[in-house]
Amino acid sequence: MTLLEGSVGVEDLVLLEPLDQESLLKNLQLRFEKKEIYTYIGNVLVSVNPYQQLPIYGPEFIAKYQDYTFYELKPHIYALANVAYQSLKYRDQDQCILITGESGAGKTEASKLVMSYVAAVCGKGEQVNSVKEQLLQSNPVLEAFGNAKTIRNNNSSRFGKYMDIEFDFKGSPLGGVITNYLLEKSRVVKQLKGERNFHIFYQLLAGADAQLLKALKLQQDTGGYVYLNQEVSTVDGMDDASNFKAVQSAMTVIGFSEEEIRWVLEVTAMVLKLGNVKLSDQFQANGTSASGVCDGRGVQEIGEMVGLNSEELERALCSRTMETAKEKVVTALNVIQAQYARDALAKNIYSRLFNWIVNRINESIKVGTGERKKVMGVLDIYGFEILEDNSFEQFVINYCNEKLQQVFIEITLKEEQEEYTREGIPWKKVDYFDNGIICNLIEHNQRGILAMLDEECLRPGEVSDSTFLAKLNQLFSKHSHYESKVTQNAQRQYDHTMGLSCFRICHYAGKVTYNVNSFIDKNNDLLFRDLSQAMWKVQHPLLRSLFPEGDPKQASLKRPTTAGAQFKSSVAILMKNLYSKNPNYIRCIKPNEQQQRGQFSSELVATQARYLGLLENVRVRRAGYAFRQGYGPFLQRYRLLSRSTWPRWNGGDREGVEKVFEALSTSSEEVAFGKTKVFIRSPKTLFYLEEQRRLRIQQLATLIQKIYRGWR
Ligand code: AD9
Ligand code: MG
Repeated sequence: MTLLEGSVGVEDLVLLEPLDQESLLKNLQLRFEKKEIYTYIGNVLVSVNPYQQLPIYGPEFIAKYQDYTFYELKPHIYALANVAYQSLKYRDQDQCILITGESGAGKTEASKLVMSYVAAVCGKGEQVNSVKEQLLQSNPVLEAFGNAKTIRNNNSSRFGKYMDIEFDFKGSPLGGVITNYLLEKSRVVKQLKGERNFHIFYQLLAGADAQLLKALKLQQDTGGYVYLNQEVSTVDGMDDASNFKAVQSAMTVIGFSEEEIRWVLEVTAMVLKLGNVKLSDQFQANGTSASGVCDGRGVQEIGEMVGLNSEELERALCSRTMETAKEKVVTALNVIQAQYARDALAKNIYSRLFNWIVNRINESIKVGTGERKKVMGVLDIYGFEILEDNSFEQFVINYCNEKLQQVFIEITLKEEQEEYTREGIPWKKVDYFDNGIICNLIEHNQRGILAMLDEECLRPGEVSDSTFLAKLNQLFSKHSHYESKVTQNAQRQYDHTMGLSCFRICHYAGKVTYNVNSFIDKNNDLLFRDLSQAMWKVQHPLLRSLFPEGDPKQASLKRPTTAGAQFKSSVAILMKNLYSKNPNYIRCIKPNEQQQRGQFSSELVATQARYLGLLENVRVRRAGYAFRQGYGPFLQRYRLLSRSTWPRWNGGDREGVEKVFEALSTSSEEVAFGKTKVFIRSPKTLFYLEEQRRLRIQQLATLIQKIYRGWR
């Protein structure tokens, strides 16, 4: 029995006594200090990032956790992965693993541990191994193009990821599908203090051999590239050159052809070169000034690499064509506008390249239709973000977290309570905050903030971020989860910390102030038609395919979907997908801001514990029962523990189960009999049952052996 209190605290917070925020934190800290980073809340796994390699992973541990049931060994991510996989395999239940937590809490590492566990225990054979390799090798590729050093995490995922791993009826992997969410593309052109651009740029420059650099017309020094020389260029302990080799080989394993890899690197190089295109105001013959390229060599090089006339590229960067039904008007852009166009193009090329890579991986790992599949989904998505300056990106990320919290509430809390009611089991109701009201404030089809933003983006006339904010203030001034300087003024609660261009949402996890600057722009996400048409004209097959809307035949007047609407619909699809599966939760916690081993900041952990709802989660688990099962399967498993039900039992399932507990003299506090299921309060009792069953089987086996020998 490993669940009970000892020098390392309790292994399941359900067993905590007394139960409050303080004891919960103390317990996590005590365990963290003893390098016990995993703790359960029933079947939820809490994981505290150790910021050091612990000797608790690898084949030996995988083998151990494979052979035991959930509570028999120390809490571990392998135990959770094992339960999910076994339920998928033997109970035919699709599973999803939801990994949440803030930046640097260990979500991506957790998702990789789950994947490597499943890969190690599921099926064998050449074909199966090659599928496994492809699935695992998708990680380094996506990390190279989608991760970056931030001040909070040296390897921060700058996109959300959901991966469905698909299995056949025997539980062997067939393939999968990856969905990516909202890459933080602004990073391509600008990085915050102490941060880097996406890893691949540095990897390419450090890892490419002289021949490749020459072919791509790149120089090795990152200092020569505007998009790379704004802040830091190296990360402690990260070897960009050898990671580049790993990415190349991972792409080959996945099935990218040599030509495709080359294309990807060419487009990556082009983004770097675009950043170096210098633009300035130049006097025109007619006496006006307009932007132009200062040094033609850069555009020339780009043109040669992707097969585009450099004058055409310059024209696309420096002018804008307005088309009406009757005529075409070309206006020259000023230098600020041209720089904006250049950066917009670089961001668009990169984010579309990232989408292309995800699609290309999916092509390799996709499973043919028609086969009946079992599915395990793994969600590694950005946690709740409260930065100093919060913009559109934080707004949608936090919206996504509200939705995930809703899944958690619906399933873990509400479902749990409803099940007791359904089963007719008396119990005390636990109050919890239902965040539906905040989700509604953001996503309501007609009156939500996202709908208002779309309306403002589509409205003719003078539209700006401030007209959008004015609209919000007017609509939501009385909403209990919305605040702004204007609405606060009305309530005479002047708040000096909030600027005039801000609004605040009281999220379930805390208040966040958003600055509306560039909300309209980011939501519109429009690329000037001149640029997409120029990209569509290039000879480069990959680059060209990224801009289908540049095809004049395709160009319609229909507006592309806004970024907000796209995100909302992909979140809706994700939610539907998650609701259709059995959820397994991993709640990741970051112990300190310094990314240091051995340091546990109670304050920091307390905030995370609060917005992950850990205490509420424990309360519900405790008020309720840790384990439940239908009478039939339960009796089947444990009937050998009572002389009344073994070897023969002719009565009903429920009566049979009652007989089993009678035989074990289990306290009546510990067990409740519902309409269709038996409920067991604490894991200890379940554990005891398992142990008794094991002993009984041993006894029976010895008996059979004796009889057998007797016969001989
Ligand atoms: V972000 O939202 O993508 O910025 P994550 O994904 O939550 O973030 P990540 O998994 O990248 O965090 O973990 C951050 C770092 O913590 C890793 O690079 C490791 O150095 C470290 N880490 C996380 N989990 C473990 C672990 N189980 N063992 C050892 C770990 N180190
Ligand atoms: Mg991550």
